[in-house]
Amino acid sequence: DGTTYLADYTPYPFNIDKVSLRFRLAPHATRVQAHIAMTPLSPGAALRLDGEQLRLISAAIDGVALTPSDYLITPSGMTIHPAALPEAPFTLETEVEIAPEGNTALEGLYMSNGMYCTQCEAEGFRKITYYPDRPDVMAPFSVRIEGDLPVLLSNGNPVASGPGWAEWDDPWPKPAYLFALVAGDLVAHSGSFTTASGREVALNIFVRPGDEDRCAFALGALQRSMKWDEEAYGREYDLDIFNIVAVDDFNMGAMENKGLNIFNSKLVLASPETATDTDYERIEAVIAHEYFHNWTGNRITCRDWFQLCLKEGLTVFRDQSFIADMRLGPVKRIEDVIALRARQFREDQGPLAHPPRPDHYREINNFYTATVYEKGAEVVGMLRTLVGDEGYRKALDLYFERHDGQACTIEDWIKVFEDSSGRDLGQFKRWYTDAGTPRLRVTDDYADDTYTLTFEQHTPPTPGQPHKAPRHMPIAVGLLSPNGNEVVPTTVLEMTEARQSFTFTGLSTRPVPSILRNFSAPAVLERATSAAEQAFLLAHDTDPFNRWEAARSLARQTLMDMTKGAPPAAEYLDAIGRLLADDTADPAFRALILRLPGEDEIAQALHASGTTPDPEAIHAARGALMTTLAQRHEVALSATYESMAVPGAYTPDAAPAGCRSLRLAALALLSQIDGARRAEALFASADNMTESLSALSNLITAGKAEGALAQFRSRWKDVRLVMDKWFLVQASLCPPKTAAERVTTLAADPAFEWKNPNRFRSLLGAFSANHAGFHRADGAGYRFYADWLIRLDPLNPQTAARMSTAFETWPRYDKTRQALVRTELERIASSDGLSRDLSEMTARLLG
Ligand code: B3K
Ligand code: ZN
Repeated sequence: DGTTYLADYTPYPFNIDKVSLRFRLAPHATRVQAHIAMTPLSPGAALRLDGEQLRLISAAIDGVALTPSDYLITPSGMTIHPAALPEAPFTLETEVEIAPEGNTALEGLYMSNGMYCTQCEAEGFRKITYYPDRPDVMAPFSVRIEGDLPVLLSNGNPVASGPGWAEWDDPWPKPAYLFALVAGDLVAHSGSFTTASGREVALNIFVRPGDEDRCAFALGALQRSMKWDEEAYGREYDLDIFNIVAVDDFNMGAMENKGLNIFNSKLVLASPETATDTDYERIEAVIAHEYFHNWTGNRITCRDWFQLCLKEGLTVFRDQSFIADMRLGPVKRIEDVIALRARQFREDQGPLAHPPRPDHYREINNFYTATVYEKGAEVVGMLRTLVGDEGYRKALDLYFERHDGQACTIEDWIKVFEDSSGRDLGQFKRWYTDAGTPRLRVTDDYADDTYTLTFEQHTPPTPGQPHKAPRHMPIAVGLLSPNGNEVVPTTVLEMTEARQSFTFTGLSTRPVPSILRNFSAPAVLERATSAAEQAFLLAHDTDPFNRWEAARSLARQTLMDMTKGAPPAAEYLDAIGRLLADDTADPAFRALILRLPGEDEIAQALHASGTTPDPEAIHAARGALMTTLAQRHEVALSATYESMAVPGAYTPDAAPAGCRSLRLAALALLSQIDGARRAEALFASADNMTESLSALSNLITAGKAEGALAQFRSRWKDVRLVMDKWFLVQASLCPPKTAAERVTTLAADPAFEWKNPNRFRSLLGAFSANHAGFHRADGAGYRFYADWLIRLDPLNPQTAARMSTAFETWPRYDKTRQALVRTELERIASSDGLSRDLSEMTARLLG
């Protein structure tokens, strides 16, 4: 049925010694000539090459043309029969024709507003030429580009160029998925970097004319990343030039092609007027992420796509550590855990749950998931916790030394930790092979100056994995005395059994435990605690993560109870009052505590506790709690709002961004009770997008945004990335009852360019985040969403499939909603000509 299995891996029977490509660019008929030098490794093997949507013009071996009886062509590739192949090294030459202009899937070679650009990961190179398109086949590439455009780019170092042509040479052997080509009318924002060993590297950020004044931040982020990778990992850059190109039409965030990273323009372009603090932070993280791939991904790549988290989990872990170093570490950790729970725990809870290393797939593009990326990063973080910081550095040094230039597996990775630390990580490996979020039940006991913590772990069933063995889990714990002093500092307990107890002796009073500090393992902690104990931890814990966690669970529990008619918990309201008064705490940290859990998080928590979530009740409870907080703490909030105003010109640095974040968290609460007058004033006066967009958001929530929306639109109608925000805030924040009608109107707006993935996500993705609107009881939200997936799929299957994950939470809800979602999923599944991408997703979603 087209399923690929990990167990079926076999090495490629040829070595590719060298690849030379020549592109003659034309929108409807680009010619690609490939000259591939190869050595047979296993006599008698047929030569199987991947290739899709290619028109073969000619093929020859060692200069002799092949005849049609020498090979077989199918829609997925070309096989040259063994009889037509020499036994000694030979060269294969092919020429194909492709049509980048008609390529709406944005995979392979495609066009975006007159510019040529490529996206090859995972399996896009096969849409460019016949080739063994698999990551374990690595070769040096040289490329000649001919085309009537001023900028012609490919991987590696520039060799020579003239009007209408350019030649590039990449000396580092690479898999085809890292190939890239860009051609267009572009301008560069340039800089340089001198590596630790003195190599001078030219840096360029290529953008459309007019965008060059929004590149400075990205360039700085690149320079900071290059420096950090030298210091933290001892990794230097290895070419003379590093190019980044921004494109408007892109399926994901960015791509780490060797020496030529290609980015979604939203992750490059930034100015105070057009980008928010969150955009700036995200740009810095993604620039770092793609740069870090040069070592973790490119120099050492994956043997096959099942090993994707080998490069992605590690590289996310690296970019998270980088941002933690550049900004406030604990705040960054909290943000990462919020995102992990919102995306990965949600995935683990539903029909799409899969292990960080899956063992089968139909379409690999469907596995670029929160589990592979974010959970993959958590697993690396646990390894570091287990072997310690020095042990981690030793392991990584060994990884680079042993595997540079190779295509590796998770087994190789674990072996490096075992060999460098002397530890047995056999049980730890389950984190890679088992799906699901472990539940960790905790009980405690105190007698004779001895305190005992008992943990029980259990991982619920996930598709294809009904039973799970216990995992090796690092549980960081500290103990506080009832007067708030820490009596046992952070200690890492290693749990390996299903049920296990740990004792602490010499304690004269019963301590209060702080468990899973810094979120030392991606598990759900189940422990019966009182609101008073949470408030105590919020006030006294020395671990900033767990201080925040205490506030979060108080808020979550309060909201869950409110959906069932209870009043807000006094402990929570009081704790927020104390927090507002505590100006020793960092503003960014206080902002995180002030911001309530989102509606989806509340729904997730209700479901996990055995209650069917009611989206309207959740929406109402969250609004009611915001109003109560605002009424109760109006004076303090108002003072916070005023005192956190940042004087002077905008900078995206962590400190002013933290003040803005606290200020705007206060504004969101105050807007519930002040008739949105502060938001109105801020919208009129703001000189930066962070405040402007936040003011607009509050006006939308308050139902007073029509004038502001019109004004915003007329000011920004020509700036795509800002118009995306105009769609996004409306779709995500408009009143749920009429959200389906609102997004229907927005979809009919001439500015809704639905073929552009950013714009599509700004409307549809944002709508799916309007929890009560999307899950409206009559199914209008589901219907609207499914209509658009069906419409997008024939053009851009990858984005359509990715966005179908909005439906992954359906088993949480009541029978009526479940039936409505199933109807839509079945309608999608039975659409004519459904892509492999979306058909795999609907099959998994339906279970
Ligand atoms: N490696 C790319 C993702 C490619 C996704 C293909 N569907 C970006 C990244 O993780 O850095
Ligand atoms: Zn990546």
